[in-house]
Amino acid sequence: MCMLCFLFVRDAGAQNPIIRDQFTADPSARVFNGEIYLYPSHDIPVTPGHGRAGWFCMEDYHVFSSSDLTHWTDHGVIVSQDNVPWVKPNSYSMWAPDCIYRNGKYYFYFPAPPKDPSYGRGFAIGVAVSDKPDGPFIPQAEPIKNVHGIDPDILMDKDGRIYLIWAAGNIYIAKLKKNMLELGGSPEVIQGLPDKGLKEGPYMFERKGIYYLVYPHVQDKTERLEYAISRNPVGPFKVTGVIMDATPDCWTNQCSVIQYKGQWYLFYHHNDLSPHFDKNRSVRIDSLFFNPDGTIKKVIPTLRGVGLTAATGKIQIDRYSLKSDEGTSVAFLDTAYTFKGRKAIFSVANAWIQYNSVEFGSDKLRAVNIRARSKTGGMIQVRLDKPDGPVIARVKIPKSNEWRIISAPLSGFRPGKHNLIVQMENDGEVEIDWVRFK
Ligand code: FUB
Repeated sequence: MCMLCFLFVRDAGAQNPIIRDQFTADPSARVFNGEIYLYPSHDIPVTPGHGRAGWFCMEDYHVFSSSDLTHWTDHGVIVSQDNVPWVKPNSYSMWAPDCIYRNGKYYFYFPAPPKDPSYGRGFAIGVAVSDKPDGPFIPQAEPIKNVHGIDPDILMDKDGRIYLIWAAGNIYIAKLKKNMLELGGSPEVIQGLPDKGLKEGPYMFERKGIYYLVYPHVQDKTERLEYAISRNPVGPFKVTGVIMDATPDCWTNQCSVIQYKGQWYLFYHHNDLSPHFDKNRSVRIDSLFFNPDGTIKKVIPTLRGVGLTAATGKIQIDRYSLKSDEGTSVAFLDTAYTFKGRKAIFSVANAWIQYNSVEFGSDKLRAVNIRARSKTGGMIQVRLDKPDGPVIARVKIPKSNEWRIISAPLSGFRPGKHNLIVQMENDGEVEIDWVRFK
């Protein structure tokens, strides 16, 4: 992969998953200069001679940024297995990274297998340094000494101490020197975490004097996101709850937690765009809430995700907030190329889908466009706010095997933020790719 840095602004809409043109996993989100920077792992499909079939295949890292959780800019590749002197060539194991700012520089930490056995077996952790959060990052010639493991995370404590936290069976913590490149103390196992079941992917943050350590843990068959708390970053910690339940579809999960413009968010991953292979994953975001006593409310994963969706953008109603009990389903537009996205399918009269938080703005919108196809023909109602809310358009979808963009006038314009409801009026079948207002 060349190191060419390209900027690419993704289509509007913060539905889950948030990046829909490539696989992304293990999200480390950070707020730098008022913007969110996302440093995920980058899963790629295995091809002959590139990676090991049935396993993770990861050759580089991209960084993404957003100021509204809705529009994501891909700044391109920042570090690749080909430009780090100590990484074993063709190991395709650039696993979960993190990035942190200190004194005018951005430090990007990443695990990879070293080519020189003197650095140890398995994984080492290296650093790449940049003047800007989106690079260019210059990798150090050698990995950090005395660190063997994966999934680095950095905690900048309020007292100026800096900690490197990582996974190697247990979760380890060690002080970092102010140069951010060397350990300033011995690694110690964080005490108080579960003895049994794999733990990895640590991420620590502080809120109101409580240190929260969130980590994936295999309590049963696949990873769930748990958290433990302490008054001291080096512990001991107390396991306090589950942030997100395990799912049978995706063996791994990993997360980071940030506060942005007053709201807390959980970044995590799932295999949304690769339902049959869980090592091609995609980053999601959902809101996270604390109880008054500082405990974290369990996050129920949503398709809708977070942020506002512009009414004038393509609204992917298959990422719904709510739907009727019967008569709707979701499928890939093209199962051979899942990055094309999904469609919503309506199959009985009155079936509906609700997509929350659409911003209609203040400039009068006059029409709605729907990209649809129907083997029976059908009438679609567009409503606002709730399933029995006001109908603002009726759109006749003609019988056709071809996808078409069909337009209908709006009977009324309501400015501001609304939930959007799309409802089938009659029996039959209508497939909808997106809805957009003009
Ligand atoms: O993405 C590769 C590995 O899978 C990560 O480093 C682990 O935390 C797990 O998500």
